[in-house]
Amino acid sequence: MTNVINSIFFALILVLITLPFVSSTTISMGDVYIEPGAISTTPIIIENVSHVGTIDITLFYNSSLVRISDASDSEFDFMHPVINNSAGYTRIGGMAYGDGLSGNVQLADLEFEAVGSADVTCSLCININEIKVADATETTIPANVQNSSISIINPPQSPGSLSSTVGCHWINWTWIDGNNNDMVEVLINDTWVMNSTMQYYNCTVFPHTVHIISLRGYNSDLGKYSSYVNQTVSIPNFAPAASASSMHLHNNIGSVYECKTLLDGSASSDPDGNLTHYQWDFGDETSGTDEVVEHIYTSCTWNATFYEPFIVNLEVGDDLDPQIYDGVTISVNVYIAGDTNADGKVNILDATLVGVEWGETCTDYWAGNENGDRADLNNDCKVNILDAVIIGACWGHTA
Ligand SMILES: [Ca+2]
Ligand SMILES: [Ca+2]
Ligand SMILES: [Ca+2]
Ligand SMILES: [Ca+2]
Repeated sequence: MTNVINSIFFALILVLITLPFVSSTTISMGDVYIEPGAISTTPIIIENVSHVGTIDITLFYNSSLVRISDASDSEFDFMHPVINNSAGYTRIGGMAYGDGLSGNVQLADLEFEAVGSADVTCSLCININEIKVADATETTIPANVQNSSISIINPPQSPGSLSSTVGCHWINWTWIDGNNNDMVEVLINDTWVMNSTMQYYNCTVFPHTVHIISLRGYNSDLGKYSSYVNQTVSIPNFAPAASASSMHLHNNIGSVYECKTLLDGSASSDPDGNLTHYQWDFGDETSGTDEVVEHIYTSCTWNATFYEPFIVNLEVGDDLDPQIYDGVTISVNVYIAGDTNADGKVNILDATLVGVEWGETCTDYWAGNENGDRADLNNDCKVNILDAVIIGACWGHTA
């Protein structure tokens, strides 16, 4: 006997497992979002219904916040709304002929009007008065309701406090989100670049170009954008930087025994272009115009104690109109011909220094060998007989 009961029990379980799952019928509306004073339409649906012939429901709401202005677009053959906004409800009846309606059936599109102010939410409560199948039995269909709500919210505001900082090759924009923004849409030069929840946008740009950013806020509940705010940014011409050096630390007058003073402006630069202007003032009322110049000094200044260096100025200019200039000043040491140790006299001390450095040659203009530079009186990068000859020829000269 026990075995028979067990068999029946398991057979029942098997039947229940193999029966297709049947969803219950539900009457529902989606949540509604609406601006103050605006009108929004949302459907009321009977989900998973079979052969419905008659429906009668009442929708309750707070009519000081929202009102229903219309109900239309029913799938039923006959639909009639009784709108009672003063009492805060709308009753809707529907009839379908023949076999009735099955599946997800739209009872009506309800047109809501927001009459309350923003930032309030109103419950939408459905009460089923009657739902019956479309046959002579008029059997009641078991059904649930899924209540929803209607929220009154202000439209998204445009972003504010839009500002920018720029470099030669970049722009950083920042802003503050307006109210009721889920995100901000970013356009650069009328081309969409991103939807952002951050309050900045950085981009790289070519120098001297002009760019327009356009921003508008978006509210996904309302499916609505704010108006645009725009800002135009012109990348300015950035200033060059002048840099100058004397290749030799120790130069001599070169008018009789040739000594070229080499002046180098090649470390000058422009961050966003090229340099097209080099103007040298050698400090002796002469000038030059190349990136790297050779100059022969014909005089020097001895103040009874030491040589006063020439004050050399280099001005560089970039390649835009209007040009931007930058200048730098350096000191250049120049001594009389034959004076290696800069003591204002040509004598045995100078000959000795040439002797000590005899045969030396230079790399990088005597960098790291300052005495070699002193002994190289003609700046030809060698300490040899030509330097010794200058001392001999100038022996006894004073500055
Ligand atoms: Ca420039
Ligand atoms: Ca000397
Ligand atoms: Ca030298
Ligand atoms: Ca030499």
